[in-house]
Amino acid sequence: MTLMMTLRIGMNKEKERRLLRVGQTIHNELSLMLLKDTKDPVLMDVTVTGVKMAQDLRGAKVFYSVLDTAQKERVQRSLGRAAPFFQGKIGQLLQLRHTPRLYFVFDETPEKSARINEIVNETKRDRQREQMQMSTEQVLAKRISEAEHILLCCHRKPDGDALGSVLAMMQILKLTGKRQITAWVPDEIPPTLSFLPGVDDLVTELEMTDAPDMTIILDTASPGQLHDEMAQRLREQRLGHVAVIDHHDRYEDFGHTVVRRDASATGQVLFDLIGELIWPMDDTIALCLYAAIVADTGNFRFGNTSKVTFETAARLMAFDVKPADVSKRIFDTFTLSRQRLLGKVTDTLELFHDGRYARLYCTRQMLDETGASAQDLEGFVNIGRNVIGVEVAVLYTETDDAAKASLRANNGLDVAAIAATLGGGGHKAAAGLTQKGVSLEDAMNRLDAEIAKLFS
Ligand SMILES: [Mn+2]
Repeated sequence: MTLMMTLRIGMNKEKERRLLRVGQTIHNELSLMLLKDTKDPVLMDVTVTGVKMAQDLRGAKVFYSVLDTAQKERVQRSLGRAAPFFQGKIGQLLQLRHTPRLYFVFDETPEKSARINEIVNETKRDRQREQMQMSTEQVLAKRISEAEHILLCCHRKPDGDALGSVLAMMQILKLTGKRQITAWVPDEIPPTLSFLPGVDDLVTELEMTDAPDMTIILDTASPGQLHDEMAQRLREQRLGHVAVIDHHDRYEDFGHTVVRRDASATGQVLFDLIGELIWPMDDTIALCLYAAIVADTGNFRFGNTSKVTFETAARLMAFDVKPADVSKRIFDTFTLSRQRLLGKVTDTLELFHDGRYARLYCTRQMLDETGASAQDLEGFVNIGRNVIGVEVAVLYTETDDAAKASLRANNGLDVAAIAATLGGGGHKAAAGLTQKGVSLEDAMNRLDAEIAKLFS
């Protein structure tokens, strides 16, 4: 008899523990669902204060409280409507023979009500902790895996890093099985970059109806560097989830998931992400990334060239990458009109502030006369920068409706800060600026005045 009693007590205890366990699980899950899964704002303030299971596990009384007791009846109705949804989810989770029916009961107990705030805060903290456990990179990977239509873009006037990064990303997405990828680059592709694999797949026009789930913006430090159309879509939130992958040290904070790293190129950031997130890699990606890094380090000559840069380059060479070809294409391939323009712009070189500031400019007329394009001006600012004794060099360019300036610095001076005073941006040693609706002369006077402060 004693044995039977013990057994029964033992069984009862086990059953009780089970009831408690199931009740606790329902309590936790409901609390989470109320925070995360309900679209009904009334339910967000609901706190589950306790769950009491029926002996046969077929029913559960869910006690709850609300912060605003005036909402009590509305809440009760909403909970009634949402009950089947909650039950379904809990059924999936518990895998019991019968999914317990949920009965919501308003909890009047005053001391419990007093604890509501505390409980709400605790649950919110738990949730934040859970989200924080996922790194930004993991969030990026998750968003990409969930997205169906992904739009890729970069800054206006794409350079080797911007284009190489867009094309590498496009290939990564293709290899991971993404079907709908739109790589949008409306600019004319410079002849020095037309060798990059995938340029023919770039899209120059966006359909009004193109509504991506996700947009990945590469090599851009601020929405101001985007094409107007893209910037507008960004403002109107028509880009889905916006991810930014970039390496500029001065930037505007934008985008939902932002991977910004101190790296020589966005191509370098992508290379690292490939390793970390186990993204695919092939000859195409390797060539695009190599070109990106070569372009942004000026063929491994700029100050951003590091041990990591060379290590990355070496690892990329395990694929079909020919450094001599890439360098020749990017740095030593010119049209005759570009060479003629080089002569004209060189003629404008003037030095100020005891030879510490070098100024160059290019008018519309020079472009027309030579038949060169504005893209041909790439690197011309170095005509000034490379003169002995020069600390800051600026190349001004006249366009139809604006005057642009490319700024370069030697000796650690910060030209990004100067550019920023007039709405521009970039890196410490290389920055850019566009002054709209301003004549070339006025633009030069304005920026020259800022530069003069450096030398006063
Ligand atoms: Mn870059």
